[in-house]
Amino acid sequence: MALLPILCYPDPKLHTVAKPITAFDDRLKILVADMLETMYDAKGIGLAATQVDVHERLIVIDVSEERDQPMVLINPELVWTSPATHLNEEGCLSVPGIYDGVERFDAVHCKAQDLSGQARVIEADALLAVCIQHEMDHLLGKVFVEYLSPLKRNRIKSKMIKARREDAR
Ligand code: K1U
Ligand code: ZN
Repeated sequence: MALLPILCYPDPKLHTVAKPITAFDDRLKILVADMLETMYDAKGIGLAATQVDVHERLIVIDVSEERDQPMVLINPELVWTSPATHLNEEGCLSVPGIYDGVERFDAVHCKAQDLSGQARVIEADALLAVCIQHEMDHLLGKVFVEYLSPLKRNRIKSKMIKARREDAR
C-alpha cells in the first residue's frame, strides 16, 4: 500500500470531470487500498479519486468513530434527495485549514457499485449524507469553496498560494 499525494486548491486538476469506471480489476483494488490509507493518514472522513489526481468516479468514506467502517463507492449517483437542506460546516483535505458552511440535502440515496461491480443503494443522512455530496462534487471537478462568495474564495486562494510558497522555502 502507498500514501498518495493530495492535490491542493487552487490546482486546476481539481476541476477535472471524472470518467466512469468500467474495469473492476486488481489495479482498482490497489487504488482503493491506497486511497483508504491516504484518507486515514490525513484524518479525513472521505476522499475522492480526483484529489489524488485520478480522474475516475471513485470515492472512499469512513464516518465511523472507530475509523473501522470503510465505504467504497464506485460510479456513485444520487437517486433521491430530501426536500430539506441545511447549512453544514465543511472542511476539505485539498483546502487544509479552511472550514465554512455549505447548504446540502439533509438525506440522500446514493446508488453505487462496490469493488466487485455489484450495485447497491446507500441511504444516508447526517454526516454521511454531507460527505457523499462533498465527495461527489469532487468527481464533477467542484471544490466546496466554490459555494462561497467570490470574496471569500479569492481570499482562500491567495492564502493557499502563499502557504504553498512558504512550504517550498
Ligand atoms: O473530501 C475531502 O477533502 C475530505 C473531507 C470530507 C468532508 C469533511 C467535512 C464535511 C464534508 C466532507 C474531510 O474529511 S476534511 C477533514 C475534516 O475536516 C473533518 C473530519 C471529520 C469530521 C468533519 C470534518
Ligand atoms: Zn474535499
